[in-house]
Amino acid sequence: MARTFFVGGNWKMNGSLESTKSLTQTLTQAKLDSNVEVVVAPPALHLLTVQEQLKGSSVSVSAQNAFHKASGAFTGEVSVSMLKDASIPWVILGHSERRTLFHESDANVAEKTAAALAENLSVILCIGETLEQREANETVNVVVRQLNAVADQVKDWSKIVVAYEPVWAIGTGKVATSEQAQEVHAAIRKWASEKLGKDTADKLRIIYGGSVAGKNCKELAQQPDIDGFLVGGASLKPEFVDIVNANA
Ligand code: G2H
Repeated sequence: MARTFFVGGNWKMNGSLESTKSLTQTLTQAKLDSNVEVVVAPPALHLLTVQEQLKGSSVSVSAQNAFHKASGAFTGEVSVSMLKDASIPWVILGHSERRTLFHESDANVAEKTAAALAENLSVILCIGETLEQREANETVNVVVRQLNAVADQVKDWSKIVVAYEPVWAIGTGKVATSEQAQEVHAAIRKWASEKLGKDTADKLRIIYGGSVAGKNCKELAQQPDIDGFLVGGASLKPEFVDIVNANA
């Protein structure tokens, strides 16, 4: 089953209108592997500007988070309905920074995922274990728990890309080895096969995130169950183009 390779750039809370313009210029001028689906996630304030700057290119945009209610008294939030209204096609949900710094539970993430899919958005669903959990041999249990919470509320996974991001590898420069990543990706696909069916599991894109860089992307990309990357720090640099072209 050929799955389209997917590379997301998660810009997190970085950039100005000026720096964002030069980043999008780099992307529109670069020769990107046409077999790769590329999505960048600027901060909410920059979404529409970046979308406009990328118009006509093959790169699409994603929000980094969204709230599940359509509208109302939720100061500071942006809803999935607002993303749909603004034609933003993707949203990242459950990033570990949201889970830890903003106390989003598995149930919150599941609720948001269901709401985003109901608005026909595509979702980059982030899961992953902490170092403590890995050292306690809990990695697979943790990711399965995070996935089961979503599976309780979502039956159709065709618009979900699962991003496995071990928390200990995020922004630390400590990338998982390709064997470590492949092992967890294979476990996620096994879970998907048992829980959602073989067809869904075969089609499900499972991408890796956590200190992905130009120097480590090629080896990771060769693993059979790694279908792309979610890139943080390196997505703010021209190096992102090399990561998109990891298989070229
Ligand atoms: C993990 C990743 C992007 P970085 O958060 O989602 O960030 O590549 O900086 O580790």
